[in-house]
Amino acid sequence: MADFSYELKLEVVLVGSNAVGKSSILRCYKSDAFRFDEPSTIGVDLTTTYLTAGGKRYKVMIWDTAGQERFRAVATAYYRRKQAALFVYDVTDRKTFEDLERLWMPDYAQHGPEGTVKMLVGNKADLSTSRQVSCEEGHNFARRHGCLFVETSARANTAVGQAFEELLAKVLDTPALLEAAAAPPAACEADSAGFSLLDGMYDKDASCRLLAWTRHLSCFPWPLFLRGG
Ligand SMILES: Nc1nc2c(ncn2[C@@H]2O[C@H](COP(=O)(O)OP(=O)(O)OP(=O)(O)O)[C@@H](O)[C@H]2O)c(=O)[nH]1
Ligand SMILES: [Mg+2]
Repeated sequence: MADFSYELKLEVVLVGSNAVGKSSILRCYKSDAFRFDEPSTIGVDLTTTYLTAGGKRYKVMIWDTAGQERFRAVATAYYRRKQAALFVYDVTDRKTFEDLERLWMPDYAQHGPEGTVKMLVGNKADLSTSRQVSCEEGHNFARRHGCLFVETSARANTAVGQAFEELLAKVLDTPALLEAAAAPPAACEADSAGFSLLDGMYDKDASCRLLAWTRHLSCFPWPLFLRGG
């Protein structure tokens, strides 16, 4: 039987513009086959994994947010209480690189916790002939924003495992983050973060997606909508 026990829960979020490959990176990390027709994420998806380090067992929840502009506000609700964030761009699309500095990083600075371990991820490195952002530009950006940096290819399975390993190793090496992870959320924060009280139900991705949407639908002004208001 699967062992769902753990001593500490760590949370990671994937952030970035539409179609940069966030879901594909996660699919690759889970060793699922690459999809050329990966569906665009609606709202948010959750993947849960477990890791053992230093004799402790950790539950790692990885939140895959939607990059479409219409879901930007939804994404920000998932920045709270995260120990690590992956900021993903597509090396063949300069706008997605610029959007990180223009949109996603300011959003995270506003809604995410301080001290998060951040990693800049330049994905689609397999498409070398269409590259618009050089590796050096990625390095400089990461240095400016205090991020780790890696270029990946979800399609060719290049450096994806390494990215998560490096990110989580840095979290485990940061006592302040582990202390914050162990602290219970404040009552109002648990409510606004959405799921802290329903933790036991996270182990099935589908049920999580349903819960995520139930939560957002419950915030939607249904009476106005039904009346056409
Ligand atoms: N060549 C190549 N294509 C990729 C790679 N990663 C993702 N793709 C393709 O890029 C497209 C978008 O990938 P997704 O994983 O859905 O992107 P996303 O960032 O999750 O997009 P949203 O959910 O809409 O925010 C899909 O057609 C993938 O097949 C990669 O490393 N190389
Ligand atoms: Mg996606």
